Amino acid sequence: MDVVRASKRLSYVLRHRPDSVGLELDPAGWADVDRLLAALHLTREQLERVVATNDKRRFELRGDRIRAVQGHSVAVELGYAPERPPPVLFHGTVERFLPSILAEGLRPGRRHAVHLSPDVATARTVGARRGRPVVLRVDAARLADDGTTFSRSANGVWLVDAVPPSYPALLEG
Ligand code: HQG
Repeated sequence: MDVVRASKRLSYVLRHRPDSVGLELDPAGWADVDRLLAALHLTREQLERVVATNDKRRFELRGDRIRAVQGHSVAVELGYAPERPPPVLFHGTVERFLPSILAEGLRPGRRHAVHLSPDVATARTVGARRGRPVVLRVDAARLADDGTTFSRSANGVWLVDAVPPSYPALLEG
């Protein structure tokens, strides 16, 4: 089994298209493990290997249920408690999105939330998925003080509904 391929397939099914293999997610994003194994032609041992070796700990496997910890485009209520963020968070993107981001702020696009990274290196990796990465620094303390609710996924990604245009600032260097 190719674990990276299996992980990508799992992400696709558990975040975006459970219906593509006849699965249903409960309101918190959980799928039935036995049905998932049958649908993806995996054994429990293989699934456990994919979950355990995943570089970004993208999945939560609890007994007979599994879910993606973030990144959904289907409607889910993940249930992470609101949490005070660190003073500064980062967002990795690419240059071509900057004019729009600086004009309208960070928007979740087709996902549920805007994703913010706890450090520059992680943000750079996120941006690099699309080209030469550009990193924005977000004044998370001010954003929280101004009323935005932050939560943190099980794998350490900070989630907010949106970031208004006055908060992201281009990180120089
Ligand atoms: C950009 C991966 C124009 C935003 C990563 C990003 C992450 C705007 C893209 C996770 C905009 C959305 C999420 C605006 C935001 N105008 N562009 N107003 N606001 N954008 O993939 O943060 O490997 O939905 O900068 O590691 O790139 O899948 O979000 O470029 O943690 O687990 O619109 O996905 O994790 O793209 O990545 P995405 P993201 P996984």
